[in-house]
Amino acid sequence: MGNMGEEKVLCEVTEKHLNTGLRGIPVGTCRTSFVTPTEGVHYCGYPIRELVNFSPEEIIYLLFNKELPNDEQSREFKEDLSSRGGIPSGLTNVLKTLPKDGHPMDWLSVGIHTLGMLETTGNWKEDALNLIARMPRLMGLIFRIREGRESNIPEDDTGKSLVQRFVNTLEVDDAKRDIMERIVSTYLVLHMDHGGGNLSTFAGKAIASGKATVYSSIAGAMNALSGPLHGRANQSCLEFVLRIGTSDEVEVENFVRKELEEGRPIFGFGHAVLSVEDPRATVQFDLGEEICPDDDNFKTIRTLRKVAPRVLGENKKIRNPNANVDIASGALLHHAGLKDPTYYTTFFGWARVAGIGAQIVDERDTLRSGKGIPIYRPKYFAEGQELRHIE
Ligand code: NMX
Ligand code: MLT
Repeated sequence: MGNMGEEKVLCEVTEKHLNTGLRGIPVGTCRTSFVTPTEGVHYCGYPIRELVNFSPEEIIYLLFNKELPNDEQSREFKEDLSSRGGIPSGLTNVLKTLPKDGHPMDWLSVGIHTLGMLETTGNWKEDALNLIARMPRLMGLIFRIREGRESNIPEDDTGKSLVQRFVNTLEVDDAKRDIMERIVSTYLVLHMDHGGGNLSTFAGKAIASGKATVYSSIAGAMNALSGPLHGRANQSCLEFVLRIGTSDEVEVENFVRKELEEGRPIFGFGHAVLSVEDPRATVQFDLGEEICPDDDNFKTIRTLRKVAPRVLGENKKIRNPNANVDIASGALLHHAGLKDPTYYTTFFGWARVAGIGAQIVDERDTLRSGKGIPIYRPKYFAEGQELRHIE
């Protein structure tokens, strides 16, 4: 980093940076989280490892207020979310018209859009918090209605925690309830935010910069998250694990090599920023060792964690051959009784609504001394145009 007059030069942008998906190009500042290549994500300065035992509500408070709540703040915030939890009528009727074989991420995006059409206040923070409070019911309704379990859906008790409200709407066997609540709660905390530049967050903030509503911006962000190289890697990873069907090292290695030969990515490995195993993957492996060490899928991912980095490491162009956040979440959700992998990315989306919502509020209401970031407009050259220095 050098100096140019008073201003710091953060990065020399050269021809080589063009058409690389803005990889590493500084764009702005993020108040909710940052990611380091070796320690992963930090929410408001706290490394993720230190936050895993907090409730999703406490982490949402952190992302919006930039400090962890004390007991009283935590209680008040939970009450505030409860008061916002009621879903405006009309959502269920729209969900009932959607194609049952449509992907759950498309249902999620349509569901968020529908909530926005039914009620938008136009206040960035109010809308973000309202959406966060309504996500558990939306998630539960997506499962119930898409699976054709439309009748006798229990009322939503908004006085319960966010995770309990989702589990209540699903109607889970008592025997599976505690484990599902624990796994979903940890999942939400780990996935809520990941710096400002990940694709879905960036896309959501870009849409909001044109002053589209929070709902439209986050519905767009969900579409970005639905790609298999981004959030949908968790679905693809568990599908892949089910196809492997063994924890034998030789068989797993053969499987990984064959996937690569056939030009398919090894889902759950690699990252645009990290250079080591993602601490969020490490946390999920630790959880799996505690609650389901003998689960068949968990045994397969334990072997994958050992074998895939070695095989991927043979290809020097892969910057990080280690496990990412998506390696273990599917095996844990499956163990919790959520057996259909096509739903897994909706949990990622549910969690990320908090981080994206908080970042949109920061970009619209706080940054640039409260004026907000102007409409996003990066520079492109025409193909064949002479490349020149831009003042
Ligand atoms: N399997 C196969 N090839 C890979 C992998 C992988 N896991 N990771 C990287 N590569 C390839 C990549 O496609 C690229 O190939 P090419 O030069 O032919 O375009 C090359 O290695 C260099 O890529 P990197 O610079 O290491 O990574 P990049 O920043 O481009 O991509 C990911 C990052 C995450 C998209 C990539 O590692 C990947 O596709 N991983 C598998 C999918 C996945 O698990 N995604 C989830 C990421 C986290 N999230 O939830 O968003
Ligand atoms: C993640 O959670 O790992 C991401 O959203 C991907 C990224 O940070 O690029």
